[in-house]
Amino acid sequence: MHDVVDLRSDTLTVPTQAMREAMARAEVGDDVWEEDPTVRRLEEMAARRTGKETALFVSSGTQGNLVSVLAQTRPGQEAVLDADSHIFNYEGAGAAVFGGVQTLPVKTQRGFLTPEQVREHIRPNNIHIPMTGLVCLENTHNRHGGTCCTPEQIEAVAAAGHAAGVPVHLDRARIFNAAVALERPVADFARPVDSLTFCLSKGLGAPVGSLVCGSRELITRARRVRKMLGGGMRQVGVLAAAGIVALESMVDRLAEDHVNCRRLAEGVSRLPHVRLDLATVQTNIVIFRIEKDGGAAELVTGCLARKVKIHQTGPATIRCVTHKDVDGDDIERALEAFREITAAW
Ligand code: TLP
Repeated sequence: MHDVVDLRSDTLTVPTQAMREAMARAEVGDDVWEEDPTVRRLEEMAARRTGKETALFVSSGTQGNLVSVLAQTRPGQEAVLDADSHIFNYEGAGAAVFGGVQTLPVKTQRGFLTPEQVREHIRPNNIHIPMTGLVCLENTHNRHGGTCCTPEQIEAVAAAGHAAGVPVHLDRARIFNAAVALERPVADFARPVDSLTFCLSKGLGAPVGSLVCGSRELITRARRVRKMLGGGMRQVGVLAAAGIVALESMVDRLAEDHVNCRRLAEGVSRLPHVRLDLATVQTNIVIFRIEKDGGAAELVTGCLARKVKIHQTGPATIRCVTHKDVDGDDIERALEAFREITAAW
């Protein structure tokens, strides 16, 4: 039980004692010179876990996605992605600003492009039309409530891109949530794609950092782009050390977050004026609509007064995310707050 129940995001998790100790002890060097042994260890671990040749430590998921887009496209090209994707909605149009890359958003079911949609949206060779430079996927899917797609789905979509000579990037901010939920090794999801980004600073609890994984050739280009973006960090082993602890000890426990999320979602689905499709609750995110004027804002404010923090993502939508700093008692407290606030509705 915590004083404040913070369900706004798993990005709010704080580092564990073991992470803090590893950070204090970390052996470091200048990572721009590729001489930080702790960063190198983390990058090797990430490559091994994802089955890719090598990996690059970056400051955030946003930087990882941007580096991946810029390393695989040229200005004037287009990236095909889901209309609800994080890259399209929450990354400040970085691909356009820094890469001169136009995005082509496609409406999908539960956030996942199908192979047919990829084939349909890859541009024909015509001097009027932008060239397709990249296909981007996201798993688990944030705006669709943490939904997972299977390695087989990724494989089919990637094959459609590759058949047209277009590389495929996977935004795997919550890669381990999908792997734990579907009981599949992370490498199965990573194998079909050319690049992927995953985050240490969400459910895994590290304070900072993401990894871009791919072939040696791609990561060499990505390293150059990262430096250009000001992301060449120096004795950054102090941060990588927490990431190593995250990968070693925080993955299996994600299953607890999924159990808590399901409990929360089931409770929410019984509240009045709530629309929630329980089939979308597959990992640690639940998104629901309040079908009462002003109800979503009322719920947020009422919760805050009860020391429960939830996130309003639209005029009528609420998102809650479970994570290591929220336990079973906290879930009960959040549900109790929801019930009190909605009792008069
Ligand atoms: N998502 C954050 C917010 O930006 C919305 C959150 O609280 O969920 N890809 C996906 C799928 C993400 O959910 C996020 C973060 C990122 C990339 C970006 O990661 P960071 O925050 O490290 O730049």
